[in-house]
Amino acid sequence: SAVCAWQNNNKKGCKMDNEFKEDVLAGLRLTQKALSPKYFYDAQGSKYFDQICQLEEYYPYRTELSLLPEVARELQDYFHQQSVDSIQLVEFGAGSLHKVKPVLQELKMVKEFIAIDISGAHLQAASEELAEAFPDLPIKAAQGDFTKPIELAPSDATPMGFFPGSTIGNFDPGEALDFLRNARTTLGKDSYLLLGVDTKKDQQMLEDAYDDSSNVTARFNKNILTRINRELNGNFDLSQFEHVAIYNEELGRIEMHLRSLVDQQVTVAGETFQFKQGETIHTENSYKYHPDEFDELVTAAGWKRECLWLAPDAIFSVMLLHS
Ligand code: AVJ
Repeated sequence: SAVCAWQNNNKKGCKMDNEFKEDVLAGLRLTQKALSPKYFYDAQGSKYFDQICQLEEYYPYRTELSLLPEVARELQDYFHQQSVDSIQLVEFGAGSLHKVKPVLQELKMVKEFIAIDISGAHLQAASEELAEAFPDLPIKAAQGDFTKPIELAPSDATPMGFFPGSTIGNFDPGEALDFLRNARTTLGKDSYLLLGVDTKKDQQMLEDAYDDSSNVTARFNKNILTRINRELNGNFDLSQFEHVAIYNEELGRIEMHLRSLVDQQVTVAGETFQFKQGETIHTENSYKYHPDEFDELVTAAGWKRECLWLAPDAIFSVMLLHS
C-alpha cells in the first residue's frame, strides 16, 4: 500500500504495555484516583470516539469540520502570498483522519502527510482509506504518543503541524504550554501549526456534549475499565460505576469521572484498591479557552498567531500559528 507504517517513539509490545500498567497503578494509588485520557483509545475506544463525533450534542466535531474547507482555502491564498509552495503536514492524534481531508482537498502544496496516533491499528486502517482518496500523496502512519518528544524526518518542505479537535484541551494549561513549546522545537524554525481549540460557552451546552442522551460518552468513559480488566487482569464491575461529566467553571474545564456507586474493592495486576461510595476516578479534563486567553499560551510558547477563525456564536476556534 502507499501507506508507510512506522514506529515513532515507542516499541510495540514492550515499553508501551508496561507504561500502561505503571501509569494505571500509579493513578489508582492517588488520593483522587485518576487515569490519563490517552488510554481511552484502544481499538474499541477509538470506535466509541467516532460515535461521539456523530452525536448531535457533540458540537466540536461538526463545528470544526464545517469550518475547515474555508480555513484551508484561506490558507492556500496565504501560503501563496508567503511563497510557501510545499508543505510537510504532521497531524498529532490523527485518529480516523476525518479532519485532514478538507485540508488536503484545498491545500495542494501539501507534499507529504505524517499522521501520529496512539491507536496503531485504527490509524493504519484510516491511513489506507486516505491513501485511496489521495493516491499521489505520500502518507506515513506512525504509532506514537504525541505527549512525548517526536522526531521528524528532515524535509525540504515547510513543516505544518495539525492539531484539530481541541485535543490540546486534554492538557492542563501548563502541559499545553509545554506541548506548544515542544511542537515548535519538533517542527523547527519557519514552521506553522494549525490548531483547533474549543471555547468557553454556556454550561448546559458543554455538559450535554460530554453527557449525551444516548450514553455513548458513558460507554466511551467506562471502556477504559474494560481495557484495564482485559490488559491488566482487572476485575472492575462496570455496573458499579457511573459516568459523570461536569463543567468546572473556575478551572474552565469539563471533567469526566467514573463514580463508584457502592463501597467496593477492585484488583488490578494483583494490587487491590478500595473505593468509597461516591468516590471517583478522574478520567479526563477538556479545557475551554477564550481566544485571548489561549493566545497568551501561544505567545508564551514563542509562537505568533497569524489567523483566527471563529465558528458562528464563537462556539469553536481554529487558528494558524507561525514559529
Ligand atoms: C478528543 C480530547 C478533543 O475533549 O472533547 C469527547 C474527547 N471526551 N467526549 C474532547 C472527548 C468525551 C475530546 N478530545
